[in-house]
Amino acid sequence: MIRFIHTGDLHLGLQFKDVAFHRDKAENRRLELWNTFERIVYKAIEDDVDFLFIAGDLFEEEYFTLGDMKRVRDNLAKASDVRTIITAGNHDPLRGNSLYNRVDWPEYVTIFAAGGIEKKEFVDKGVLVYGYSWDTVENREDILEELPDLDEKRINILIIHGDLLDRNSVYLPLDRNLDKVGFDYIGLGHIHKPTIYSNTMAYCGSPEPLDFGEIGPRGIIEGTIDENGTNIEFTPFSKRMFLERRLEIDEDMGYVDIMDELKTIDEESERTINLYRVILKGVVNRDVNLDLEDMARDLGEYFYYIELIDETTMDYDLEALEAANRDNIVGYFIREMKDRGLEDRLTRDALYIGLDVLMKG
Ligand SMILES: [Mn+2]
Repeated sequence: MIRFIHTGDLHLGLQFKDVAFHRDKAENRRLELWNTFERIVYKAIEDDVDFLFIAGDLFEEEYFTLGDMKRVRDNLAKASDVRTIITAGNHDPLRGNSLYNRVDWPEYVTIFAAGGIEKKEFVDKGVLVYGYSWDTVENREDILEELPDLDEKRINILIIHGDLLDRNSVYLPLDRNLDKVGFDYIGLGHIHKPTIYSNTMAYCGSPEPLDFGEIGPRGIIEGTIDENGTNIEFTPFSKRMFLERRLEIDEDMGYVDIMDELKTIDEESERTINLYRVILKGVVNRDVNLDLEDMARDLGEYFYYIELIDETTMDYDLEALEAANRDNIVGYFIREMKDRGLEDRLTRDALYIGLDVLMKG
C-alpha cells in the first residue's frame, strides 16, 4: 500500500496587491501561505506518507526570490522519507531561467521537466509517476494524444496542472475521459476549488484560499492505493476561510438591531478567524444611516475581517409619495401595489425595489 498527500496551487509569494481587504490582512495572508505550505510538509513527515504530490502553481514567479526557493527546498529537505513530486503550472513555469533550476534539490525531490509527459519509476514503491510541467504561461496542447501506455503491474499516477472545466481553455484543456485511461490516481492542479471527480481523479484546490472568489473550505487530498484500489478524501487544512453571508433586514430594524444581527451572524470561534463578506438585503428604515465603512470598523472586535455590501432598498414614505405623485407613474405604481396587498412580503419588496428604480430614473 502507498499513502500520499496531494496539494498544489499554493501560490507562495503572492503579494495580494489587488485584493479589496486591508493591507495588514493582506500581508498576513502572504505569511499564512508559507505557514500552510510548511504545515503540509510537516504533516507528510508526521503521517509518514510515501508521496507528496504538488500539482503546479507552487509559487508566483513574478514575486518569488532565490531565497524563497531555498526556503521551499529546505522545507522539503526535511521530509527525507517522503518522495516529493513537483510539476510546474502556469504561475511557476519551468523554463531555462526558472528558480526551480537555481537550487540543488535532494534526490528524494523530483521536479518534472517541461516538454511533454515524462515518466519516473519509483522501484521500491512499485510506482510509476507520470508528470507534466509547463514552460509557458498559456498552453493548448492535447496531452491525451501523447499519453504513454501504462504498466499494469505497477501503480500508475499522473500529476498535471490543467483545465478540466473548459475545452477551449488556454490553460491546458483536459478531457474528462482522462479518468478512463487507467491511472490509479490523477492529481490535478489549476482549479482552486477542491473537486473530487471519482476515486481516481481530483483537484486538490488551493490549500489556502486567496480571495472572496474562493469561498468555503480549502485543504488537501489524502489518499491510499493498494490492491483493492484507490481511496481519497478531502481534508480541510486552511488556516482561514473566505465566507459570504446574507443578512435580511427590514424596515422595523434600527441601526442597533442590524449591528446586533451582524455581531452574531456566526459563532465567535468562526468570526475571529475567517474573512467575511456580508451582503445586506431587504428594506432599510429611512431613518437608519447605513455607513458601511463605519459599520465594518465598529464590528472590528467581533471579526477577524468583515466587509459589507449594501443591496438593500429604502422604505419610502408611501403616503407622502403617493400624495405628491397622484397623477404620474409613481402614484399609479404605489396604488397598484397596495391593491395587491402589502402584507405580502414579496409584493412589498417589489414595491420598494420598483420605487428605487422610478425615483432614481
Ligand atoms: Mn493556481
